[in-house]
Amino acid sequence: MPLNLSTKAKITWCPGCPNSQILVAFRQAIESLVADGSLKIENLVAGAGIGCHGKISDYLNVNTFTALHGRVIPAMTGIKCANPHLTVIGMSGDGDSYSEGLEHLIAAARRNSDIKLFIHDNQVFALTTGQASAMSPKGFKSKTTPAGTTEEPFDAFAVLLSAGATFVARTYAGDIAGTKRVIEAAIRHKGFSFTEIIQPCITFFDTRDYFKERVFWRDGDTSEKSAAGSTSDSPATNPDEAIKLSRKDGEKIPLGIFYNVEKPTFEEQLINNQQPK
Ligand SMILES: Cc1ncc(C[n+]2csc(CCOP(=O)(O)OP(=O)(O)O)c2C)c(N)n1
Repeated sequence: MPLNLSTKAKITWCPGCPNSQILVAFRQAIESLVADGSLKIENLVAGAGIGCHGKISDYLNVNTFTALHGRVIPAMTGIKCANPHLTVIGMSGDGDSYSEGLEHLIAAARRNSDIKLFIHDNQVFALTTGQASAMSPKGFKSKTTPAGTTEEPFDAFAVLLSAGATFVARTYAGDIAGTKRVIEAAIRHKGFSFTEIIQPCITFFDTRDYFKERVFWRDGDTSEKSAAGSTSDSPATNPDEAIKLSRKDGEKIPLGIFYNVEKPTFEEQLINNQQPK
């Protein structure tokens, strides 16, 4: 039977929202993984947090789970622990996992939980109409910060790589082929994979032109690699180097897979620890 990843749910994102591009990239990545036998669709669980990003679970015809705001990571970790045969992915927002549930993000990186997390980063709390999040630029004015924010945006890469993350990547929703390629690699990774997807909010903070001019693939054009099925971005060989590769350099914003190494996962260590000695 051909794979049908669409659902009958009405898409309620704003017309033109880059979340739709992320949805297309996800469907294409899942199709590729199923087609080459690396994923059984019945073994896939896609979790989501609360926010515009979370609606993606209504539009993907796979097993889904909607968690409380900021709690997609513990929910997904629990699912993976209960059934380690599942492939467990989670969709989250910068409000959901950088502002509300940050402690879970750090714990997942430290533990190397075998879950794959995708942050739809639009630099605001979009569903609740554009309040400042941990990714808003310093001085950002919103309903909750009429005089502008006082904090610098959060650098998840430096924090998670320092905490022990084994796969970190950044991509841009407007590049569907590149996003699909990174999603596929992130799902293939054994252990915790962390992917930040830049997803401008066209209604409350329209940064499409800003990012279009500044993002670049660290390892050159991605469409050729997507066609060749390549997942190699020559990632860094140690976390310090990966932090440097991921860093936004003034006007330039690097995309790609910055780090990709294997370590024992949380779930396999839990199982080993339960074996009688
Ligand atoms: C515990 C809790 N706090 C606050 C809310 C209200 N709330 C719902 S969605 C949301 C913003 C989500 O922002 P983000 O995670 O960045 O997702 P986006 O809508 O931008 O995709 C907030 C604050 C909630 N539902 N639950």
